Amino acid sequence: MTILAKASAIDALITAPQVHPELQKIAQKVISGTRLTPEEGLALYEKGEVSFLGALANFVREKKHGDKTFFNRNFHIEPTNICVFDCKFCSYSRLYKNREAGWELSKDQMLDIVKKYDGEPVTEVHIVGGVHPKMDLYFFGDLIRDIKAHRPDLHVKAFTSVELDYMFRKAKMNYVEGLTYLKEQGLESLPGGGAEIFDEVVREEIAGDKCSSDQWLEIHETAHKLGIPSNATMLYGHIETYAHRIDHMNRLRELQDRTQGFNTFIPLKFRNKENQMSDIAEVSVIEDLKNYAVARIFLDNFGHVKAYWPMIGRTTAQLSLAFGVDDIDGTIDDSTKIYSMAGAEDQNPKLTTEQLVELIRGVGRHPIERDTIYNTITDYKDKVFTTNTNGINK
Ligand code: V47
Ligand code: SF4
Repeated sequence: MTILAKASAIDALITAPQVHPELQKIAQKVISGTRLTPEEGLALYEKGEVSFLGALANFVREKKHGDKTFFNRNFHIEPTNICVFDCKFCSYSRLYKNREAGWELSKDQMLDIVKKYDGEPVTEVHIVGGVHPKMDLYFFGDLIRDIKAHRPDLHVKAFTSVELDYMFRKAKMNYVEGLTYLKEQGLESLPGGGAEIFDEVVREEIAGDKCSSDQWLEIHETAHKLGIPSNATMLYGHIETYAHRIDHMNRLRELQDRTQGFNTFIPLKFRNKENQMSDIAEVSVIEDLKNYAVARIFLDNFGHVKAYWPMIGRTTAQLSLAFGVDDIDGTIDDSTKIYSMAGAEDQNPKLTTEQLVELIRGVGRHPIERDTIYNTITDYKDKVFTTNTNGINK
């Protein structure tokens, strides 16, 4: 179907008599490519029913990418789960004073993880962990330098703003100095973690002792200006309101207008297993899909919306592809403890490339393996798999 045919099909859907007139007006703006105000974004959350939001988000998604659905081959290193902070939603960290209950990897142990992937077609290492007072800027600078020396083609995506703010302060460097130093060692992009919810009152309540929203945003803005792209996340489904989610996305949209440095937006569903917010019920799958859809519609200047499949599970990830999502990440091993410890759907998040491709094809989409900055590595539209002797799909 052409974009024009799709536009008239969606036009018919949204002008149906049961659709609220305010939403009809908003949908017309979306179809004509006009930016929504925060008030209109809020109306989508408050008045939009899931199938309406899905149709509109899918229109935006297909206008940007057609059926293309991206994934990458990456692996995670979590240097430590010992953390000086005490976020109420975190199931993973152990306070420094209880450090015998946690883990801390040496530089050589982390390099051994990298070496495990020698000869394998991974393109990215994602390094994120707790904030350990003894793992400083120079420890991580050396780690990145050694990873790049061992494997120059591996893209290093590392450290949330929370980790960066702490290590820069300890090294008495400002953000420009700290990021420049890490870039010189081989840092190539930043993951999106630590954003949580930018509203200061909610942030104080759930993550009061770590870097502020303004600091998170400033680190990403500085990184973008230094040529380091990044991702952005939003932790949703806890004590925040829809207005807080729109405020969060609006701050990201304004920053993206200034820098164009964000690659992708990743909504992260709050999971309630064994943390200080376990009394809060998790939101439903309908709420997840609505949230993906509103994000896709509202964040008009973000290229991509990613569903982190180990967190939401494989079937919801498939569903999300009809609600604005065009990327399902691509973690290929099971080292991501931050989610499994919080009660993620997938306790063994390991998919071969063939399984990821089939997951995408299974809902009629077109799988593309990408690198970190969304260059196409392999187009799997018509590709037939051959398997090598190690069982690794080429
Ligand atoms: O900032 C912690 C979240 C984030 C819980 O950039 C939780 O490609 C839900 O940001 N329930 C860190 N979420 C991980 C992260 C990430 C993940 C995947 C891809 C990328 C990327 C980034 O994990 C934290 C926090 O928001 N988190 N605990 C929990 N109980
Ligand atoms: Fe530490 Fe990150 Fe957990 Fe907060 S979310 S306690 S900063 S590991």
